[in-house]
Amino acid sequence: MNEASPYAPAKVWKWEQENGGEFASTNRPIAGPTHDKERPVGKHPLQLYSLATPNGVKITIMLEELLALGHSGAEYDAWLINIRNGDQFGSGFVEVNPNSKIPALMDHSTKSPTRVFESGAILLYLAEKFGAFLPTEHQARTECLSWLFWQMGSAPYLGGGFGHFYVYAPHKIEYAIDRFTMETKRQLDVLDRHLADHRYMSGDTYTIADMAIWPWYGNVVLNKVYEAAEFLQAETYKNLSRWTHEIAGRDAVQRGRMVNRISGPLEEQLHERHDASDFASKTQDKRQAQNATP
Ligand SMILES: N[C@@H](CCC(=O)N[C@@H](CS)C(=O)NCC(=O)O)C(=O)O
Repeated sequence: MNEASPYAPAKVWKWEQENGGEFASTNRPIAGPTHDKERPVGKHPLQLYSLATPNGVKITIMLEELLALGHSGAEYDAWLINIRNGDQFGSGFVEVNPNSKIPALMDHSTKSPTRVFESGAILLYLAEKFGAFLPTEHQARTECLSWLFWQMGSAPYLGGGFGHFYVYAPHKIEYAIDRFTMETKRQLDVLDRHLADHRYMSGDTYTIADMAIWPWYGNVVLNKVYEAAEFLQAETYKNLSRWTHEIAGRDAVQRGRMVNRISGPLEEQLHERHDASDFASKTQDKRQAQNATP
């Protein structure tokens, strides 16, 4: 213990439920379900249980891209899992993801339904299932997978590290913010240098590596995660910015980021998606207008 740090860890850590941080009511040091809740199943082969966080959006972008390419087998129902309400701890959800985190996917087109959890694993599963957005040539495929796994290993420093301490922690801790800002800026520079001479993450073609990285790092540039673009001087990463805007302009990306979204402009929120026509008729602005009509 010293003056700068009055806290000294106890011999044995105890769970204080009221630690004041955001998500304190749902965070737990134990796994497993907290309540019984059946998982809904719709009419399509693929059943997605998710929320439009960056990890969730990776998958809805992939599914919309597959559909745009003409893969009708990628039709899906997207069910809302509100992690602030603890839906990730319902028994039906935990059967699909024992780790209680969105996104989670059930594929009902296989002999017996196949569960897939972890967004990187889901992207790879879908890419292999449909033979799309994953290069087949050995070196290009290896490069794509390297960036996919880079994202899975790196984003927790951006989200769980930087985002947590910059936005969610109950008080601002300079040491923690400095540490994770440093790492986040280093990661932005990794991407910026790579994109200086590559159009997409694994070369000339758009792949699951771009779909994994864009929802996190592209959204930092667009100031849509943590509202930290200015703090991180995101506009100075010119190549990352060029790539971000190119991907943001894709129709499938614009649709994908609306699915299971429960915050932001009402016209961008499609709480659940069960049909392609839902984008035109079931966004929250339309739903509220329908409810308001006498
Ligand atoms: N490595 C996982 C991370 C998933 C994840 O952290 N999901 C968050 C939302 S972005 C979540 O469900 N959090 C709920 C909780 O921690 O209780 C993946 O990429 O799928």
